[in-house]
Amino acid sequence: MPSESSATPSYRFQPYQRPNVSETELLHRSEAYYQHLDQRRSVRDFSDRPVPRAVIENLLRAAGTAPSGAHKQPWTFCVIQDPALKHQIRVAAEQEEAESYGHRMPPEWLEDLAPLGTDWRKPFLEIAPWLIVVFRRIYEPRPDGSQRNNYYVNESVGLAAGFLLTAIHEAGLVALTHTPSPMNFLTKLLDRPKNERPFLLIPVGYPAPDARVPDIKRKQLEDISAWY
Ligand code: IYR
Repeated sequence: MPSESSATPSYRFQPYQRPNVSETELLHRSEAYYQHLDQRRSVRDFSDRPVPRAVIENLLRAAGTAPSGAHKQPWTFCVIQDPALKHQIRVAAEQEEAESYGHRMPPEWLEDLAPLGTDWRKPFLEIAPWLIVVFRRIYEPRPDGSQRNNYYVNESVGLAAGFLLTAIHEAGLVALTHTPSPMNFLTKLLDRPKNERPFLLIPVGYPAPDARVPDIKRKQLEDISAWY
């Protein structure tokens, strides 16, 4: 017997279908989507050209369609446009990054990064019109102050961040998955509650007219798959 009062009520279930697609069409669409996503690149050279807020709102709606553990949707997207706050974020990020590049990162890590030409300087944090800081919500606070669990938070938030990046690409904009480390300065600067932890800092905008990206190749299917 299901208990009457204590259990969370079940969702109402409803039919769900996708359009019936022929095999030919499946091949065509999957190839086209791969080709489209293969054009996505992490970009560090941003234009300061403005992007309307309504666009960012749609990108976040798209990110919020990601699957999540027990449908808890354990993410908060903090969106920064204010130049003064962007400046504070840049200063704090560069301070941490200077320490990291200076002595915190082991030689092998620096060696792996060297071909990409990254360093402690993060001008894009002020140039890009928008910064999106993705926070993971490690629990939900109840009104009485106790904590309700979220599940698979890293997986869920990683998926939402992935959806966000593909939405940004689809819209025609570029982004960088930036991970200043440690990131707790973002909790402070954005005055986030105790249940949230910064996950990724993503500048979003148009690429600079002279933007350049490294000529890197992706692994081939044979190298990223095993078939049984
Ligand atoms: N967080 C630093 C270092 C860095 C680390 C990795 I792994 C990268 O792929 C790129 C950079 C930075 O943002 O510069």
